[in-house]
Amino acid sequence: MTARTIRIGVIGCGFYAQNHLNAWRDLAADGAVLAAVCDLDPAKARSAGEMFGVSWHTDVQTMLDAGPLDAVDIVTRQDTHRAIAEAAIARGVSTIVQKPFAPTWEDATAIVEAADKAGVWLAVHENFRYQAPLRAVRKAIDSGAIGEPNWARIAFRTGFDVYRTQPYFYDEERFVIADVGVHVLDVARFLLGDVARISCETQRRNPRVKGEDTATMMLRHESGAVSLVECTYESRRADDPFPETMLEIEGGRGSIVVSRGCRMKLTSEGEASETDIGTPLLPWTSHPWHVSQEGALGACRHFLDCLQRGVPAETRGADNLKTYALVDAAYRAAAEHRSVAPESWR
Ligand code: 89Y
Repeated sequence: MTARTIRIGVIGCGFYAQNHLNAWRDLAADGAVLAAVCDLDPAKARSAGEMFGVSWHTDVQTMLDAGPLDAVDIVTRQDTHRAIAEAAIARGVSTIVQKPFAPTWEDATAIVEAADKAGVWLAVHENFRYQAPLRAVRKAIDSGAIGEPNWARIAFRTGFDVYRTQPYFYDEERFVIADVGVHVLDVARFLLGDVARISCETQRRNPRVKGEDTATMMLRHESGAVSLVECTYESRRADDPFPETMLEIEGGRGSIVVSRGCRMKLTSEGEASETDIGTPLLPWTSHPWHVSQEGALGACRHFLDCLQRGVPAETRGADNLKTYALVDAAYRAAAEHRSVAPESWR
């Protein structure tokens, strides 16, 4: 049986949106139809429209009017997410929102409530957990090879010049936790389950940025497992792993260690094996971004499959609120020098 066709409009044609556009095009054989693009900047909208051979718009309502669209994929800055998502939801169009979901908890919950009320499918493009290496780690845990995970260290440490392509980072009041910590915290939930409490120390090691550029967090998971979750843009090392996530996970029967270059060392009952859990370059991906780009494709593939089957996504709005609450709790924990149960302080 041929899979149902899903017509998608991508809103936002900036730096990272290029990965979404390429991903949807790659998924054409699976039923994705990139139908339209939109950006406030006519040059960006036009360039994406021409490159992908679809109609382009500079206004969201005009794009929605032109329809018909089954889904929109919102890849704009987070302060615009709520208005755009609400416009799509009001028309019954399935909605994907790039991370961070929204600037505030109120905005994020308002989007989830609007979708619930309207019965509209909603997902957050929280893509790290869809990266091939992290799926391979999940699979290894599910195989039972290490037993129940009870300790982990999950680290995103880099000195890569992220400011060149994302210059707005200099002015973010809530910086590294909101930008990339959100991914690593979501990976902690993905691999070890939901979190009972979190503590956090932040640092501003680069005087040119406004917000924190380093966070060291400690999580107690509901399962009893403990994890250290780290993120920084100030790690100066040869062999910088950007944008890979380094991992160590221990369980009763063994351990998993993921090191630079997508190498996974699995120890089970004293026997060790090493595997390459990376994927080959695609025509539109390049190093060092490949792992992240391939993760965006993995996310879009999952969303397409869920839309076709009419089932919620793993990173559906309501689920992503738990990751969002963890980010808020980390900031709260750092400010108050104590551990915080996500959402308990609201
Ligand atoms: O903004 C960040 C993200 O979400 O993934 C990588 C990134 O672009 C820079 O660290």
